[in-house]
Amino acid sequence: MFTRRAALMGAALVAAAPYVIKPVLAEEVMDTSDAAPVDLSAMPRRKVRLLAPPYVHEHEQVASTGPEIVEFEMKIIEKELQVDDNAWIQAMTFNGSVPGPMMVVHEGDYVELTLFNPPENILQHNIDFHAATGALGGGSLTLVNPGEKVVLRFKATRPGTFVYHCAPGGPMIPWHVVSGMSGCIMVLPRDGLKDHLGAPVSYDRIYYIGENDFYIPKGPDGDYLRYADAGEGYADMLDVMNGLIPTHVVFNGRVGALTGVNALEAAQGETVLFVHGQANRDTRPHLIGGHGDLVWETGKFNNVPERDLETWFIRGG
Ligand SMILES: [Cu+2]
Repeated sequence: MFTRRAALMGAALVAAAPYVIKPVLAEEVMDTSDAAPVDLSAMPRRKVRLLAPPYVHEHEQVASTGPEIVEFEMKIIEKELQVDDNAWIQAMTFNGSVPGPMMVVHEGDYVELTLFNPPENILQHNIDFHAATGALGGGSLTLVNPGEKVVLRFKATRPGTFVYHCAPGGPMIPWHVVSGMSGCIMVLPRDGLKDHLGAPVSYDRIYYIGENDFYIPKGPDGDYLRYADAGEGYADMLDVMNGLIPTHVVFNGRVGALTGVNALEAAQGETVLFVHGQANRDTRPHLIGGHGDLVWETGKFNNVPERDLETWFIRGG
């Protein structure tokens, strides 16, 4: 039987096809096929339960052990989310939140992610880790249809904060990203963070701010449109996306996600680490009545942090 779901998946495949089947150039995918196999059987394993942003799962800042295999699980959830009082989006999410949950490991650890695309979804998805080297960041190894599950393992070799996002090919990539499918992984140096002089620094709290740009179509009366599922809104959203002007730019998926009763809290005198990511567009956060004491503006901990900043520039991931 040719179901509506099959039709939608077909449409997605056709749209992506010219890009997916295109022969992949040598410089695009690192060929590791003749690399010596690594025996990981003796390496300790640790399971981590992810938290919805702005919260971040418990973690050590200075690693007390040698490298480990850190196991994560994420479920892809397609669902309608309210972005503002009068605006909704058929979101595609890692674990149900926009952005997806933040992961923390240490340099030298292996990240082992089980990614599940449940059967009630209608689209193919995958994950591309900017922290990983080779195989399109895992994107070429993790494409899963509804009802499929995949396990990806990579070694975190570079310290810093990195975007991950869904990248199922061609026009599907920006569509899935601006529908909510991005998140962040932080790879800490094993001996923790250092200030501008190389002295150890630590934080009392950590918050993850994921910034999103949405492109929500309007009807003839000027009201934002709602759709039965992501596939139904695809063509209309593509029109708005092609104009390159978002209808909404929000922190953590919706207007008010980090203000009022949702405001981020800290006690006076505490040191707070903000990890601020944007998968798609550049952004320039500015603290009012405060300063960035230490700012790794590029998000990479091998670089010396800047000091006393008022405004800083975050490159689209
Ligand atoms: Cu996706």
